[in-house]
Amino acid sequence: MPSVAVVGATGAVGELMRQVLIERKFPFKRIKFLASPKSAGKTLTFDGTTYPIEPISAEAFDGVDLVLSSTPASISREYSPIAASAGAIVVDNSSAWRMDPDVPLVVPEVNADALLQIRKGIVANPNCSTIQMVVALKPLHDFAGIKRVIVSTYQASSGKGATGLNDLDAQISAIGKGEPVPAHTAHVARLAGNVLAHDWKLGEEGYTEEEWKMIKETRKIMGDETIQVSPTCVRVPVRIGHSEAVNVEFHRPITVQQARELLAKAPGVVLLDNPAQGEVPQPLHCEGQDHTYVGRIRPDHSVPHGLNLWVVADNLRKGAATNAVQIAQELLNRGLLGRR
Ligand code: 2RA
Repeated sequence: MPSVAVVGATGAVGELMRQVLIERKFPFKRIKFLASPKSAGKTLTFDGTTYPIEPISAEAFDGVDLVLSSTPASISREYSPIAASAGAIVVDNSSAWRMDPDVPLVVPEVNADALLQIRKGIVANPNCSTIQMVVALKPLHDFAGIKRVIVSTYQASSGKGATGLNDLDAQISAIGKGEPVPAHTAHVARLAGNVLAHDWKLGEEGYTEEEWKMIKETRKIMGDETIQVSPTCVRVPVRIGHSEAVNVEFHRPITVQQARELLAKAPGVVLLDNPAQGEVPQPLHCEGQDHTYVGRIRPDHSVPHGLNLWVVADNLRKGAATNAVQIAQELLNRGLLGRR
């Protein structure tokens, strides 16, 4: 059984990774929890046992086989190579390594075999908005070949961690009491009663960095650089759960019924597609769940072979913590831990 270290153990995703490890009864011989100096020195309870929170340091990775890391990219760039050189495989939630050609970018339901190409001892966990989309796209791509994806996202405030969540709660509470809305801290502008199409750092050609992630990560995970992706990412006043309107153009014919049948049996997908009965995926359905919910499947007659989908998932679980633990389970099942 592996020796495990959870880095960033006290953050929103780190806390959920701890919870998912327990839920999935992930086996380990030892476990330790590392965090920034701000949290180090405190304790936390994991599965009924109290553990010290240790400061991140090179020595902390001695003897560790698996690192589950959720830290800012800068911290990951510094420490993930140190952990890997100590013999661990690092599953990293940050954006630091995702586009590195020597680092697999993995969604287990889509490209688990990429784990056979770990050349730096690091595996990258994709961006939450990408993960849920490729889980839904994978069965359809295998059947009809995807030519182009146009996606509009409706992303929850928790995408900015606990600060994003607390920000929105405070703004909504103030509005409810008729009090002045507190200044935002996590967002570029007030979110309550608003939507923000500029809530991320601006990248090239007027696209945000979030949108560039969806373009580049989708191609890497799907293993097809010909897939065209045209995203618009928007922050909405939702606490947990990203929603996405996904328009897909295929190379080959695919009917709505065929898509429904493929998605109904696809790994990681729950088909919820009966709008007449009000059965449409909603963030409230998905909070605390690990599946990707797909519904509102419609033909798109504006192109020869097109479909529209509505895709919703818990951005903190399947979008981050659960996907990371699923990668760890794949590493364990493939005998890839403890061999470096
Ligand atoms: C967001 N996907 O939602 C980004 C990072 N979690 O803000």
